[in-house]
Formats: sequence, C-alpha cells, structure tokens
Amino acid sequence: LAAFDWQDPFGLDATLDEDERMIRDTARAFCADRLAPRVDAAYMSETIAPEIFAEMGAAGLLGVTLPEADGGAGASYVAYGLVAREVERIDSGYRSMMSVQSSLVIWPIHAYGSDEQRAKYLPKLASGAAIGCFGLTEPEAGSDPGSLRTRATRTEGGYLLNGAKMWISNAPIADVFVIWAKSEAHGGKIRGFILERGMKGLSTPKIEGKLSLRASVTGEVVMDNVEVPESALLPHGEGLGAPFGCLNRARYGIAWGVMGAAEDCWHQARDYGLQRRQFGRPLAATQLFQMKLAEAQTEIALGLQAALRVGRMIDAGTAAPEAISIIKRNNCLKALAIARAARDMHGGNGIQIGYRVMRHAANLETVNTYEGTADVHALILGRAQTGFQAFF
Ligand code: TGC
Ligand code: FAD
Repeated sequence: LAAFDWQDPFGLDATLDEDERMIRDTARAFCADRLAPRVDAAYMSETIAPEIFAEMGAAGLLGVTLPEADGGAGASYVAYGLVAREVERIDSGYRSMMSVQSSLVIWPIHAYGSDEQRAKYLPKLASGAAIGCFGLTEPEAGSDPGSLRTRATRTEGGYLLNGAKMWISNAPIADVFVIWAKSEAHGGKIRGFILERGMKGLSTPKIEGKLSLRASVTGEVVMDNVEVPESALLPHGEGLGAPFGCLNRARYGIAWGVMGAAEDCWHQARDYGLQRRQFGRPLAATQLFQMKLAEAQTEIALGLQAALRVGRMIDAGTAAPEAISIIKRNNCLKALAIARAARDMHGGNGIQIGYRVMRHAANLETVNTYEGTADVHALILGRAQTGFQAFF
C-alpha cells in the first residue's frame, strides 16, 4: 500500500489535469503575493481595495471558464473550483469578490446577453477593469426571491426601473449591475437588466456594521426611476430560472471555496497544537486534540471529493442543481464547524486576528447564509426526494 499523505488523503492532486494544476498554482501564488499580506488590515479596518479586481484579472483569475475569445481562460469548472479554494483559503470576502464577478456577472452576460452586450462588457469584466455586482435579494425577498418587488416598466425607448436591492456584494464599488426585476412588458416575469454606474436615480449605499466578510464591501442598490435603453435588457433568459442559472455556478464555487477556508483553519490548528505545550506536552499529543484534527481532515477530504465530482459532472453537462445544493449546504456547514473547533483549539489566542481562525469562522457565518441558507438547501433536497414542497 502507498504512503499516507495527511494533507491530501484521497490523492485529489493526482486527478487534476495539467491546465487545472497550472491555474491552481497561479491562484496560490497570487494569493500568497497579493491577498495574504493585505487581509488582516483590510478586515480590521473594513477597507476595500477595488484594485484587487484588476490584479485578479491580470493573473487570469476572473471568468476562468469563459471562452478565450471573450477574455477568459476556457478552463474547466474544476479549475474554477480550485481558484475559489485558493482565494477562500485567504478570506471568504476575497472569494466573494471573485465569484460574484465570475459567476454572477460575467456568466449571465455571456449566457443571456446579446453579442453587443458580450462585446461591450466581458473583456472589461474579465480583466477587472470594470467591477460587477448581482442584485437579486431585496429587503423583503431573501430566501424567497420569487416575491421580489423591483419593477421594470416600458418607456418609449427602453425601461424605467424602480425598487431596492439589499445585501449586494461589491455594490458600492461596482461599475456594472446585473439587476433582476419583474418586467411588465414581459407579463410580469423576472428579467435581467444591465445598469451602469452614473445612471440617474441609481445609488449604492454601503451597509455598515458587518461583523463578517469585512474585507468585502456590501451595499444596497436603490433604483429611483432609473431609465435604461432597450439594449440594457438581457435578451435571453426569463423567469426565476435565469438568476438561478448563475446561482448554480456560484454555489458550486462556494462548495470548493469553503473547503479552502476550512483547510487553513485545520492546518493552523495542527501547527498550533504542535507548538503549544500544556501539562508538560504538546497539545497535539493529547487524544481530544487529535480527534478534532481527525474530524477536520475527514470532512475536508470528503467535501473536496464531493466538490470535485460535481465539478466533473458540470464539465460533462450531467450535474443537477440538487447535487450542487448537497455540496453547498454540507461543505458550508462542515467548514463552519471546523473553523469554530479550530478557534477553540487555539484557546485565548484563537480570538486574535493574527491566528486567522476567528476571522474565517465569522466569514463562514455569512457563507452559510448567502446563495441559499442551509435550511433552504435542505428544503430543496427534501422536495427532490419526497415530491412535497415544504417552503410554506
Ligand atoms: P421554484 O418553483 O423552485 O422555481 C422557480 C423557477 O426557477 C427554476 N429553478 C431553477 N433553475 C435552475 N437552477 C436552479 N437551481 C433552480 N431552482 C429553481 C425552476 O425550474 C422554475 O422554473 P420555471 O421555468 O418552472 O418557472 O421556485 P420557488 O420560488 O419555490 O423557489 C424556492 C427556492 C427556495 C428553491 C429558491 O427560491 C431559493 O433557492 N432561494 C434561495 C435564494 C438565494 O439563493 N439567493 C441568492 C442571492 S445571490 C447571493 O446570495 C450572492 S452572494 C455572492 C457572494 O458574495 O459570493
Ligand atoms: P431570510 O430569508 O429572512 O431567512 C432567515 C432565516 O429563516 C434563515 O435561517 C432561513 O434559513 C430561514 N428560512 C427562510 N425561509 C424558510 C422556510 N421556508 N422554512 C424554514 N426556514 C426558513 N444577495 C444578492 O442578490 N446578491 C449578492 O451579491 C448578495 N451578497 C450578500 C453578501 C452578504 C454579506 C450577505 C449577508 C448576503 C448577501 N446576499 C446577496 C443576500 C443573501 O442571498 C440572503 O441573505 C439570503 O438569501 C437569505 O435571505 P435573508 O437574509 O432575507 O434571510
């Protein structure tokens, strides 16, 4: 039998192809060079560096699954997952910035946009010269986006948008806004619109006081009679299925990303336990400490295999949204539990910024909530196996 690699128990690395390994290594080097040195100060002072988008773009980390002709890398969904894992190993907020741009802005413009929209926006978004955001959630429509109230009404040359979006990642610094609204001209169905910074009636107040995801900025998007031309409508994609097409991809990326955050917590806890001595021996030499390390190792190894499998299914065109619900829900719950355990394993030091674990735990509270809460994904899975929908 082969030797055991405690960091990669199921040999995930060996199953990656050359391109995937190259993108993973590029992401890892970028994160070490550009993100790790910034994160503590950014988190403590809640300071956002919009230039991170251009830096990510220059490293080829935005829209990696986009065809090369549109400014992407034409890479696999497994490669996209590997990027999310590396970025979230540093901070969930940085992964949020990346995945909103890639899955929730670049992807819908590519999938539902006109040729003109693709030509106008995709190169700028993939290079990070423009920053995007995705507005689905509203103050009264969170888990139930079908009840959203933002309205698009017809004008002579286009549409008038009215409404308010809540909890929108990147909104205060965004140049391009993918907004989901009920369109009267389309029988009240949900349609996507591309708005731009500077349009009259569009404002993006920052949401203050976040105790989680502090390295990523979140805001409202307020639309007060925002007039957009016909060319702002995403022509392909109608109904709730259109935003969900984007969410499927972002949820998949999150399932990889949170495993990166969990790995950082696990490795930190192991290192700490090897150094820290109590009762005359390293903490890592105690049974309880080793049990917690074994649990983290097991859940991460299983979670990564599940994410890899779903990635291969997406690449093969055989993944159902429910398969993504399983990995989004389970990997987020497991990552949060691992981060909380790692915080505990650090004792008092665990609450300090320098040890990283409490920052990850606080971030993972948000990651469990956005893109469908753990409860919502349980209900999606319950419906899929019983035929009963139990949302209300
Ligand atoms: P339901 O009847 O289930 O479906 C309505 C229509 O949508 C279609 N659909 C999907 N299509 C593709 N993929 C999916 N995953 C889909 N889920 C649903 C469905 O086929 C149907 O189409 P049609 O043509 O028949 O009309 O709708 P419902 O209203 O009962 O939905 C309930 C529920 C709970 C499943 C859903 O609304 C839900 O998932 N809620 C969670 C909301 C959510 O995830 N919000 C995310 C906002 S964005 C965000 O959080 C970004 S954070 C980013 C970051 O910073 O990283
Ligand atoms: P609610 O839906 O009010 O849920 C509250 C609680 O009730 C949860 O525990 C939930 O599981 C539970 N619950 C809800 N319905 C049921 C039910 N039927 N049965 C049992 N329990 C239920 N949205 C965007 O559109 N774009 C973004 O870029 C974006 N970024 C975000 C960034 C951050 C930092 C945060 C915190 C959120 C972001 N969101 C974004 C919004 C996010 O998707 C929502 O917060 C999420 O969908 C949950 O909605 P809610 O907050 O209204 O909670």
